[in-house]
Amino acid sequence: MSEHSGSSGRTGTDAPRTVRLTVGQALVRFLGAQYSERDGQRHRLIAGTFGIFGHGNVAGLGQALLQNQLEPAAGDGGDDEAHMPYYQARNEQNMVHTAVAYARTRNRLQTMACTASIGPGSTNMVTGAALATIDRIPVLILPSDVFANRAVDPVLQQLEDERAMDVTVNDAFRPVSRYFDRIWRPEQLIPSALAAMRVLTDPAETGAVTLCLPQDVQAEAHDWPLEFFRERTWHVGRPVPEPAALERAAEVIRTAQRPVVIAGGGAIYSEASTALQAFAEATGIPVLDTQAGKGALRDDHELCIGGVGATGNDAANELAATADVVIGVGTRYTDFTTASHTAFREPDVRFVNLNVKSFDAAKHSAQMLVADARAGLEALTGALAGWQAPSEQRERAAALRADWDALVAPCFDPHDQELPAQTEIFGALNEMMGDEDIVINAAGSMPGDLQALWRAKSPLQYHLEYGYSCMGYELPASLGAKMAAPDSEVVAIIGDGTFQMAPQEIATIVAEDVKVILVILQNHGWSSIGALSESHGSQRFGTKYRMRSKESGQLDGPKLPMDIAANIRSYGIEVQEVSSTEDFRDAYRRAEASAQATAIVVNTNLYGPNPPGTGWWDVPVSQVSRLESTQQASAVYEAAKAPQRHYL
Ligand SMILES: Cc1ncc(C[n+]2csc(CCOP(=O)(O)OP(=O)(O)O)c2C)c(N)n1
Ligand SMILES: [Mg+2]
Repeated sequence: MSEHSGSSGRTGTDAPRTVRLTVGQALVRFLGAQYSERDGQRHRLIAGTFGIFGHGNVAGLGQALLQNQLEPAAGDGGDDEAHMPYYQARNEQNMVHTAVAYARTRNRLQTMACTASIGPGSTNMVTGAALATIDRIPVLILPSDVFANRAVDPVLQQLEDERAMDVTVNDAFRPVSRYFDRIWRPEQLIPSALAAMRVLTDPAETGAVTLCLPQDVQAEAHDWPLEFFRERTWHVGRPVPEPAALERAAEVIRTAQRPVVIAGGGAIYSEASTALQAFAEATGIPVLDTQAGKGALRDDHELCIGGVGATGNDAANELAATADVVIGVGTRYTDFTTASHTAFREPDVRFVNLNVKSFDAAKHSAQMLVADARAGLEALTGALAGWQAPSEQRERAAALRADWDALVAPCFDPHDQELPAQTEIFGALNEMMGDEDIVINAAGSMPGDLQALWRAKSPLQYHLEYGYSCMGYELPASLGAKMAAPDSEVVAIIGDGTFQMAPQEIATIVAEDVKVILVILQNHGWSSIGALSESHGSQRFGTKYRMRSKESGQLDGPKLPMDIAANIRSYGIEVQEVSSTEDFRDAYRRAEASAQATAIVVNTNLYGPNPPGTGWWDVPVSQVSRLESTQQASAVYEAAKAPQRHYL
């Protein structure tokens, strides 16, 4: 039966006009009509749909996407159906990462939808959903689900819970979604789709938004009011602080002798860089940054001191240790930022937290300033007019930063070893990349080194996913970031362990002809967890990639014969393999000049060295052990943990 428009039973000229569409068709048409707006700029909210088809969505949402490409609806009294680009992914987790990176690069004003088949296709997206929710990045997740009519139960890939027939594997999305619904009946889509858009565009609530779509319901027809498909603009707010809260915050700051600002991801998503700089300059307060906030203030600004916390630099950590007032801007204070609650050592340290989310604003018994980062900083600058932190704080910060720069300068020079330390590669990259180019990383030993060393030149340059620190984010994220910022070079730094976890999206990068640069650091193992293991008494157990040795029975035989360069080449892209920093520089220039995606495999030293630094991270060590290495580590651990405290 073809779709037709009609009136839905009412009589008279004001009868609501309807159109008969499947749930899949209605959803695609609805999504194409959604816009976001902030500061007068309007964008398509859902810029495209990534998908992998199976029996759960091939004939429902899949048919709707095809129809959208071939015969979009027009002229039936509703707005014309907008084109909904479809991108085919290779792995469902990856496609969520791609969508997240896209949304992050668009400062959360635009995102993508992800459709997967039922069962494993859908649960593959759970990790991506968790990442989105933890990182507070909007993404629309559309898992397919079991038959609502239960006629064929159990359908292929259905989990049967004999005590509760409405439980499906997709319930795993509930704890990792900011909004969750299952569309058992077509008409439920109307309120649920509207609620989903609200959450996606609410800076305080945003994250993974999950609409589960039973496979029969996706294909089921319904008479939809045409108004459902009209263009809608979702205004992304900039909530301003309450006057009384602003005055309370300003009062605390005015008492400060040694204040610091900690800039988190919220400062970037709200495009607060100019306001942050103005605030810092007006008050003379040094700015430290988190993994998500690096670049909020350009690194070459004299008040930008850089990364704070477990993998932060010594200058920032010294300022944090002695701070009497900490002003958190758009940060959720992860354990890396607080060095597992050891970073702030002043007994009476107080916090002022500017955050759009009251949950984060309340952390560490703070004076809460619930507001958009930009609006809040502007208000604070006004409220503090005429006040400045003691000039010694500014001078001390500059001196500490100069000491740190001198201390780490050798990290970028050649080391006396056969293969380069990865810090040399980062130094070269940092120097060669343009101000608006984007570097992506998420897990391994790299985030720590980058946090300590990278000098971010613009707010979007430093794209570190360190909320979920998910191995496998980098590669698909490069695709999403490049789609969002086509004029920037996008470089994904990928460890060999991470590469082996999720290389598949190179095929998508090739299919879509998206030019990214993949830098794979081959050190034959997990340098990060190896170093952690060693310092925590576990002797790098199980952290190298080695053949199982016939003699020892352990994984400490020869290196594996696997050839990562050949592996990448097999996807059809150019690969250069280098073993020195000079060769890396040449390779990067060639990669930059290329019109296509290319990869550079860099052989690096598994043992670093990594940058110096005094931050601490709480990873508990076995309290009793027969191993001397563990006993020693346990004593070191207990001493390091001693200053850990709540900020009450
Ligand atoms: C999906 C996932 N699994 C496990 C971890 C724990 N983990 C963190 S880093 C790491 C090893 C990373 O190895 P590689 O990519 O080679 O980087 P390197 O440590 O050598 O720098 C592991 C297993 C993680 N962060 N993400
Ligand atoms: Mg490695």
